Amino acid sequence: MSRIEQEYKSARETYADLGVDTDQAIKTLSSIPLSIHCWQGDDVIGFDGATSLSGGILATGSYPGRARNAEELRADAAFAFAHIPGQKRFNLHAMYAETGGTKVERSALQPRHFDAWVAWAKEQKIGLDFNPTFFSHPLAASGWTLAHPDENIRKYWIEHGKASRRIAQAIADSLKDVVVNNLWVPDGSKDMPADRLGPRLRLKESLDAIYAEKLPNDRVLDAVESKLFGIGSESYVPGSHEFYFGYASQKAIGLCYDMGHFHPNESVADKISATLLYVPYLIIHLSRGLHWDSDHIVIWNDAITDVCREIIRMRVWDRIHLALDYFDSSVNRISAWIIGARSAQRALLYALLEPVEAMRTEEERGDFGSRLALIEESRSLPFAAVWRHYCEMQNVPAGPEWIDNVKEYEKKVLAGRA
Ligand code: RNT
Ligand code: ZN
Repeated sequence: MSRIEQEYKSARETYADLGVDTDQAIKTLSSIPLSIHCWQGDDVIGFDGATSLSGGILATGSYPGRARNAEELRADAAFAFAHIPGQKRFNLHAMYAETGGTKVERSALQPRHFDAWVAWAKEQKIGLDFNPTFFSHPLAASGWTLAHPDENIRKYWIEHGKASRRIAQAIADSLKDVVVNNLWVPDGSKDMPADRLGPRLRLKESLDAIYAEKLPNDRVLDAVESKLFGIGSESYVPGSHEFYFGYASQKAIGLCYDMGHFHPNESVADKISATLLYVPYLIIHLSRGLHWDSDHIVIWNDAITDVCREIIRMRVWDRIHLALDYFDSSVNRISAWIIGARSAQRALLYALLEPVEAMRTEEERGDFGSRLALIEESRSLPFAAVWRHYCEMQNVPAGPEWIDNVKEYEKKVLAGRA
């Protein structure tokens, strides 16, 4: 028996003493997909001619080796996948369309512009998710899109929103799978607006126009993402949490919680059980804001653990779509993907291994000291043994050895990119 197997066997017994079935935990974990964001691979630049990012979001750093085209992005992502356990999906943005060198307006994008992505997804045996792109574009330069005061500009973006739903539908039908189609707009104002209602009315009207078309089946999972503020929209964002929570519950579509889009001390984890009473499903953008919505690489911190705890304790993983959302240009981008994805998986596994039944029993008894003791004692259970066994089962490196593989790839492949 290998050391990993030996250690797993003993860990399994330790957990069993507390009523936790590690085999079952692993089985559940391998059934929960994680959507990996394409945009970490190229600093959120995309393929439609942008040279920098707009919309109040920012990828900082100048580490060499970013993917410059679709082939490089796909190769890098596939390399990263080989180091990430669990079920993977790939999250695309409309600006990653492949138009064969011709300029295609975002309002005129077609499913065929994503054919190569679909073919690749089939080859990789992964699902895809989608996002319309309302930033890094001349018609978004003012910082306003769907809530823009100019009707023609709104119309352009409404057409983009509709085109994106059709693309998501085509991808879903081709893959015979669901596709999350998540909408976020950067709209907002730097300074205090005189009118807070007008932009919200316009945004609502634009969304109504986008979602008016009835799609042929339930494969497209529409969702809307709120935000507290952005760079250049510090004073007001029409698409606030209340705005989209109301909208999503009224329309029975999904709500997307980005962990960087709330006040720093606000707990996204606590919101899950409340909103799931009113919306059919949630998207969670796993991210890490430092002082602001800085989109740092996901690490296994308390905020992520708490979100995973809620999903696992309520057993609602079928109604939650987990997606990474961060962008760091100051490190090897493949490392960025692998670190965030492995950490998200660790947090899920940790949540699955907590002796929740025992905690609940203490809670029902009113013995909150014992409940807290169980939470704290759980931290030093042999988690790592289960994690390594899981990685081995999934044919990915069990520990930090993957770092050397990335270094190798950097030398062989990334270093050649000017
Ligand atoms: C921006 C939102 C949004 C983007 C991606 C690129 O603040 O978080 O989800 O990060 O669409
Ligand atoms: Zn997000």
